Amino acid sequence: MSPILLEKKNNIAFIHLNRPEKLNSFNREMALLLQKVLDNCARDKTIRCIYLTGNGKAFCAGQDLGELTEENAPGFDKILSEHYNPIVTRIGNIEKPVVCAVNGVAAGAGANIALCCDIVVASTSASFIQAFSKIGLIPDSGGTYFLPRLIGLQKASAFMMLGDKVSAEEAERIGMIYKIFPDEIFAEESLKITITLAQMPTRGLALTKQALNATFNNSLEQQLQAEDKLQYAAAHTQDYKEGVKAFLEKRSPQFKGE
Ligand code: LHQ
Repeated sequence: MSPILLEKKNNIAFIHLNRPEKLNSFNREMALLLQKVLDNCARDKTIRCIYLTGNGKAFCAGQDLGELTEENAPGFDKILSEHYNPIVTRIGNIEKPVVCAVNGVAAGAGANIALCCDIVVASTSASFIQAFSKIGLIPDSGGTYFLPRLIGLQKASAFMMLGDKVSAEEAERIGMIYKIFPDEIFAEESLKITITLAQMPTRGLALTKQALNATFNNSLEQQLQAEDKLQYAAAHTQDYKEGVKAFLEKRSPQFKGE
């Protein structure tokens, strides 16, 4: 079985991490394949939203620790630069929303890949673990960038140093993730969000993402200028024209993602 499954349906790309017996932990093959699949989704104009989740009981347990001791194991000179960093960069740059549906435990790089997605939802039984400290490593895959920005430095430091298991409920309460849903309705509810996004003005959402990506590195003045430029681009999309026309005609808009 392929470690990454890709299915495209109704303008949505469903990406499943698929090494359930290893809690979907990443080996080199899976990390490289995820990059290819993200590139494929980036190029495919019919895809207007990406849904990332895990098969089985876990979302992702981070690096496959077994792989590290194998003969010809990828070294530390390669693991971040060739595996995780390109995944995080791709998710940030892809011009469509990425919904991460955390269906179970998300540990190590698995937790931080979830947190770099645009909208993160979790099932009530899911959890987030900055597992790195337990094995003498530092948090990676953008964790030291995203987590303090999401929940503040104090809680991020504690979670990262102690390696606490953070319940989905707590993650939602402190703003680490968007929403949680009970396990029984998690698939259905997370899909609803994805379907909504796939029918929205895709270019506008991509430009929103661009503005948000820039915000933490900008002064207010720089961010206002960025909004000005991006709004100009949004105002020249077909979907903007359709949105205003539909409003004035008192009907639902039919966005095409253009
Ligand atoms: C696993 C794993 C796993 C292999 C569960 N690997 N088999 C960057 C730079 C360079 C190198 C290193 O990595 C990184 C990035 C990172 O991600 S570092 C952090 C790596 N991840 C971890 O340290 C987490 C390790 N896993 C765990 O702590 C637990 O498995 C969690 C808390 C995720 C889940 O606990 P349980 O639900 O109790 O499941 P389990 O521990 O019983 O695991 C089930 C199976 O999955 C088990 O195999 P077995 O054959 O005994 O059934 C585990 O060995 C296997 N597994 N994580 N990362």
